[in-house]
Amino acid sequence: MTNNKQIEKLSSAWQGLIPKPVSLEKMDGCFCINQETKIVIASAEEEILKIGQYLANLLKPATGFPLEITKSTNYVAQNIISLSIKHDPSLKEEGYELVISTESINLSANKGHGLFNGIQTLRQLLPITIESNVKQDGPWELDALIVKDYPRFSWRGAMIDVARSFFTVEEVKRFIDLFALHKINRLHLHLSDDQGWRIEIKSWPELTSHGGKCAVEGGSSGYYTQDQYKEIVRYAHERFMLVIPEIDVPGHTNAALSSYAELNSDGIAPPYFRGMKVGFSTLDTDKDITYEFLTDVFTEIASITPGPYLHVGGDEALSTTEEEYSHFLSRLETIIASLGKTMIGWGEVGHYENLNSSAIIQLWQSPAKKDHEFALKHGIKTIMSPAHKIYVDMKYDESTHVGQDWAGYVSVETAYNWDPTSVYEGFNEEDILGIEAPLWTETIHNTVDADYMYFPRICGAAEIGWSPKDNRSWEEYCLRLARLGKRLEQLGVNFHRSPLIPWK
Ligand code: TNX
Repeated sequence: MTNNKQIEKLSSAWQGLIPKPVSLEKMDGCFCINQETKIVIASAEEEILKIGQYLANLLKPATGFPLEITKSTNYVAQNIISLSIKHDPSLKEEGYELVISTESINLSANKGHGLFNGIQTLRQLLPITIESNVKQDGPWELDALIVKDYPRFSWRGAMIDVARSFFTVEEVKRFIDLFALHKINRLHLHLSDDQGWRIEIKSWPELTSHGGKCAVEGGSSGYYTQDQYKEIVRYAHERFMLVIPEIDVPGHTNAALSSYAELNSDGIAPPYFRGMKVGFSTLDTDKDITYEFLTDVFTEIASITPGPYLHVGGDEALSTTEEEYSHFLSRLETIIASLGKTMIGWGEVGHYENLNSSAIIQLWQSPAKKDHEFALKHGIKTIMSPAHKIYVDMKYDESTHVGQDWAGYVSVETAYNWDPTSVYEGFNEEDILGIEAPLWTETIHNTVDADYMYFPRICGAAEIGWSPKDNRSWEEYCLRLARLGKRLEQLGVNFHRSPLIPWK
């Protein structure tokens, strides 16, 4: 067999799944979902019932089958999709086992999150027409097989910058669903920047009544009320995705400074900023009101954020001296700790000498900047977002119609062919929480362009975060991605048809 044929065979054995599971063993025959198939829940727990409902809702539009959900522990095991909880330490928090036989489908996991992940695998194993909103002809056949699967890293994130250009609740929900298909479990919302403030803060209403009305040139303005933000959090939570809110300080704050004159050193509110430069704005690190402001803002956000994390930005504070920056961070750290939350900051926060080791650092700059050495010195956990590998606002190549290129071009291959342990020197796997792909929106102002920049690079990021390193190969990934293209098309995703991929 030629090498190409071997790769083809390998990829089809993996059934086009992205991320690739830890193990998949094919058996003889297949199972067919029909109108009599029942979803059987072997536990009365509310969470499992909800997951059963999620599965039924997922299958209904395309199949037209209103699949019945039955609660039972000893159901006749024929023509069923069973969801059950078991105790298998090897599957950890998010893993699952999916057994498809000619008689039934049995999905089991330690936790609801594992069942949810298993459902995403099941979804990718079904014909792509399953993604249709209108009834399609079957048959809804699945090869008999056993998948045993769990993630390599616990943090598999996507970031969207809604500050430069705003995205509505409905648009964000659509991204949540598309990301969940690839087992992404963190949604980081960049909620404030020079160009706009996007979250209602009741004690500082001008932030949104004034700061929410600006955006980058050509972008959309707007903001989320606290109720809308809670709705995003709820929707994400139902899909086992944690929302991480970011308020970027002390730099990247022109929208706030423009909303409240008293936050400025000279007491004068600057005009709106619609450009693309960075590093010119800063909160006044000496003024008491700065810390009252931060306490109010983070207290309100903490009260509507059930997850344990608050992201404080901290990047590109180029108008703040080192001394001011350290003083600022020491006070901010106290505020975040008093709210019982874990602080996350971009790589630069590591430069602050006394950073608490419970903080998390999100590395983004090139290794030459040495941010990672500070992270290592603090013995701190990190999220890997190296711009030259995973910034999905970077152009694919010179022909990409939107995006930037300051970190170089990030082709589909570049975005896939790297490992979180080897971008920055000195990291062990245990020091790394996982990966996150940020979409900055200076030039990306609608979902059509956002789709184009996320997809298919976000699929590769998801695989880097989930799949065992030794299981991954670019050549074989290309073929799985080629198959996934059809599914993305069916889902209405405007993905980049990279010439590197042999699309079907
Ligand atoms: C750098 S990455 C930034 C952002 C920009 C982005 C554009 C980071 C922490 N800061 O403010 O939007 O580059 O690619």
